[in-house]
Amino acid sequence: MKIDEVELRVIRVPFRSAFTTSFGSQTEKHTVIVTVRSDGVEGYGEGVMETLPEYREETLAGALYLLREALVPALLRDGCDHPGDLAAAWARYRGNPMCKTSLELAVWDCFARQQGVALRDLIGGSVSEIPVGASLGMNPLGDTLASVDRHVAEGYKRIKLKVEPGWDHELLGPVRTAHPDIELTVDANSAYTLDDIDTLRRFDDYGLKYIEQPLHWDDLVDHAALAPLLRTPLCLDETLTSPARVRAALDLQACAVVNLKVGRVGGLAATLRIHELCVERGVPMWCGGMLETGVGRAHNIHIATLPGFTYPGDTASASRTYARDIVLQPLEATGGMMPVPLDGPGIGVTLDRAYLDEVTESLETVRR
Ligand code: OSB
Ligand code: MG
Repeated sequence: MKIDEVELRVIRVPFRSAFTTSFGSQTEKHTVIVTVRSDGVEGYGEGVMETLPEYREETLAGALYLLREALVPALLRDGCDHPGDLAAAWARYRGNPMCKTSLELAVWDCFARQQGVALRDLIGGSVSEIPVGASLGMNPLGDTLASVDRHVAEGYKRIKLKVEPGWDHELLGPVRTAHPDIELTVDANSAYTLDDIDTLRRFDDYGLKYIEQPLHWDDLVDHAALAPLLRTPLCLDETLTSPARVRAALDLQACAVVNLKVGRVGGLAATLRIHELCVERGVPMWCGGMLETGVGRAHNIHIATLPGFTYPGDTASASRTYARDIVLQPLEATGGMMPVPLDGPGIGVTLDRAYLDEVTESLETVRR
């Protein structure tokens, strides 16, 4: 592929309400939408780095710098034979998986659109809908109980509660009492340490499917120490930043479940390698989310059609997060099943250009 131009569009899209986790409260999606243009065909990618490094270390400003200074010029100069080759071509720039992914995904989408195939079909997925759960941010108890009721009634296949020290058993007791049989998980976003072992052990009382990222955001060793002390399986999120990292986590038995976020692991080629590894080892995986707009959400849904994604993921209805999305197709689940957007090739969505212009903070186009 010869890439003619790359557009970096920074957007700020308001959330319907604040999303609060142990690392902070977010009220909008502030990120970059990357567009690549090749032979008259466009493809789109979305960044998942944050404004400030509160989830992992990457930042939007750092990503824009790396895109402008290195990755975009290299792509315009060299093109690529296949989007699966890009991660290796960019390996000389260390880390920065989210930044690389925002550009890599745009090339994958463009490539699929040029071939006239859905991204799902290009990567080997098959299903036309995927099971999804809902991730509930931290809110007062009454609001959370009502939100769990609503999501269960809507058919979501799993409910994930954000927890932190001082806001865990207070929440889990009442939710479990109200819903004895639902598939329930917790996500601590790294809020605990091994000193909290007594609290962590008590998570075993609620029949949780897994506990997501209880300890430090870059840790493997402490999670490996914690895992045998609990009956509930551990799932890693923040720590899993590459195929090598996932292999290390599995070798160390630091987790028994994998949350796959394409941006966090360095792209779709990396995702395919991790998927192969997890299938080979019989490790269940599911597709995580970063409250993406329709571009990132559509990528996630296509990715989650791969056969190894056996647990319900976080790719829930866009309308939970946004009053208006930047794509024209509503990405909405019914009965806990999210249809794969197949309205055309690639990721199967069309940009809502009018709204996109409204939410654009800055726009730059780099040409060959
Ligand atoms: O840890 O999975 C997480 C959102 C932002 C950052 C991190 C996480 C999340 C979520 C929400 O849990 C998932 C979603 O609905 O997209
Ligand atoms: Mg998480």
